[in-house]
Amino acid sequence: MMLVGDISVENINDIISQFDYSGTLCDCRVFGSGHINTTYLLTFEDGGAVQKYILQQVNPHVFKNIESLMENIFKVTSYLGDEIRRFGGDENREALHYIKTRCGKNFYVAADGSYYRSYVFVENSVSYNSVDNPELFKESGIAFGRFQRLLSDFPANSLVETIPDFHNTAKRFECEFLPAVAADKMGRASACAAEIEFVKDRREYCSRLVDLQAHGVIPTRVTHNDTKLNNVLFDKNTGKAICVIDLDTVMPGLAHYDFGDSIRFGANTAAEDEADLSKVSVNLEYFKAYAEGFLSEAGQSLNQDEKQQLAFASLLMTLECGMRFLTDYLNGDVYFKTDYPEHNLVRAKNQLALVADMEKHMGKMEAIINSL
Ligand code: ADP
Ligand code: GN1
Ligand code: MG
Repeated sequence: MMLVGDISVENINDIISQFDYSGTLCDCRVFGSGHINTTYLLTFEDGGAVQKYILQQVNPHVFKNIESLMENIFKVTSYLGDEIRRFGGDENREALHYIKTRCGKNFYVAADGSYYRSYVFVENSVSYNSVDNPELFKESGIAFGRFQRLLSDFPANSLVETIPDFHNTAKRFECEFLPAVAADKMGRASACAAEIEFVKDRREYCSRLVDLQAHGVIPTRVTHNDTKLNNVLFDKNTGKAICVIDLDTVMPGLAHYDFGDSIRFGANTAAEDEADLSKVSVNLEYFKAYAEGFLSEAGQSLNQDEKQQLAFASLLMTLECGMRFLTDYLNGDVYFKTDYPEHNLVRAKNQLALVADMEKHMGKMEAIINSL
């Protein structure tokens, strides 16, 4: 049986036929490098013109409430479209444009219970897993900062928290990490004792932002929550950011989650899963470039207490992600897609090495934020 990704050609053709595309399908291939969903790039020919679409299988183990998730995305993209138009932008390029099914629904449930959704492929766009100049990284800061600014008046409480406590690091520590260590289901804890200790030693960090939020010092906002560099589309010709994608985790959150997660991924001198830890460090030039871009758009809406925590948030989001990879390793690799048996452990070690380097440079990172 011929497979496209994890799906047979027969099944993918059935799925494609459910969406309101026009023309003839000429190509279907697996696309992108996300750890959760499976993405396909579809190419159609229609009267001599080529039209591309993105088709995605949404991971039902991660996203349990797909109806609400899609509702969130529709609300946010419609609102963004209106705002972009109001400011004279191109809403079809700067916000994601979803394709409905032939029955008028915003996703399709296949016979095996898996969920699919589709959107127009943004032409002439490119996404990066790493960049070799600070200008591009600054552009991604502008894109996520703008996303936050455009949504600053959007009522956060109208969105469903589709993954409750997604970035509540304290709950991740108490309710996921510690139980995984205690259960040690796969007998892997002894192989990562140093990493477990490293995380346990940093328990105090985990509650810092949620405590400030609970005391009303830093406000709840609409946030993206997965601000990896590869979730921004750039214009191939100009290098300018076009739009922010991968909106599955748009939820109420803290500005820090978006800022910190971008730094975690994009200001690492190595890839997220580089095994040679001597290559892992925080690139302060990139940190500054991103902060300049992000604050140029979102800065005016952030209060002083929020700004003061941005450098720390970079460390916290890195610690949280390292802890999540480690938890998944202990649980037997059930959450993140992995390419080889130790992949999650390698990722965890990498992220914790980055935390250690950020600890050394925290004074400099704070000084950079204060200088902007
Ligand atoms: P994942 O959850 O797997 O990270 P994404 O929504 O980020 O899925 O999509 C995976 C990749 O597909 C992106 O990094 C980007 O390269 C590409 N992509 C997604 N949506 C579009 C789009 N509308 N236009 C062009 N490329 C896209
Ligand atoms: C996942 O889907 P993707 O690759 O953009 C994860 C993020 C992690 C990231 C680590 C819904 O993001 O939270 O930070 O991997 N997404 C979800 O690379 O858990
Ligand atoms: Mg993505």
